[in-house]
Amino acid sequence: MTINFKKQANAIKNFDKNPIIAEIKVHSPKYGDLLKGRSEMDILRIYEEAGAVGISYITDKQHFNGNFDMFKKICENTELPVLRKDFLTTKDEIEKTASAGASTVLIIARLLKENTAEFVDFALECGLDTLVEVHNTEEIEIAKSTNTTMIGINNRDISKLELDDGTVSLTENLADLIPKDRILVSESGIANLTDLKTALKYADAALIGTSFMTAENQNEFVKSFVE
Ligand code: IGP
Repeated sequence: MTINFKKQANAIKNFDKNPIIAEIKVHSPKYGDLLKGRSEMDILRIYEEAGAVGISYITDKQHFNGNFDMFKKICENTELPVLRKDFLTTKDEIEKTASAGASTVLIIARLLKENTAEFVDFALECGLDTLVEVHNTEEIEIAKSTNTTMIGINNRDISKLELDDGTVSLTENLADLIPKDRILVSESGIANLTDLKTALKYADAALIGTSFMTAENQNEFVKSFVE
C-alpha cells in the first residue's frame, strides 16, 4: 500500500480501520487542563500506537492554551499527518503552518466567509490539505464553492466556545448536503462508540479530542475506537 502518510486526505481514503484524527488537546474551555501532568509527546506516542490516522493540535492560546512551537515539535516528531487548528484569518499564518511541516490547516467558514475560497487556494498552493469547517447549511454552501479537499462538520457551535456538548446528530442531518468527492470529517462531541458509529455512518473520518484526553486508560480507549 503506498500512502503518503504526511497527507491527510489520502491517508483517510486508504485507511483500512476506523479513520480517527486524534487531538492533543491541552486545555478545554469547559474542563480546564486536560494534560494532567502528561507531556504532549507522551500523548502523541499513545495516539500513534493506537493507530490514529492523523493528529490534530490547537495552537490558539487564548481559549485552548496551545502554542505554535509545540505544534512544530509535534510535526517534526511524527510520520502521521498533522492538522493545525486555530482561528486563522491571515495568509501569513497559513504559510507558517506549511513551513512547520503540517499536513492540513483548518479554515473556518464562519470566520472567513466570502474569503474562504481564496484562503483554501492559498493553502493548497502552499502544499497543505484544507479542512473547511462548517456548522450549518449556509456554511456548507461556502465550503462547496471552494477547492477544499476536506470538509469538517463541527458538531459544536464554535461561538459557544465549547460550553455546548455538541451532538453527532448534526453530522447525520447535514451529511447529505456534502458532495461525495470531498472527504467528510465529523468533528467534536464524539464521546463513545455509539457516537463514533453514527459519525462514521455519515462521514469518512472522525476528529476526537476531549473524550480521548479524559479517558482513564487512554491507549485502550483510543484503540477501541480505531478497530
Ligand atoms: C475536538 P472534542 O469535542 O472531541 O474535544 O472536539 C475538536 O473538534 C475541537 O477541538 C474543535 C476546535 C475547532 C477547537 C473543532 N473545531 C476550532 C478550536 C478551534
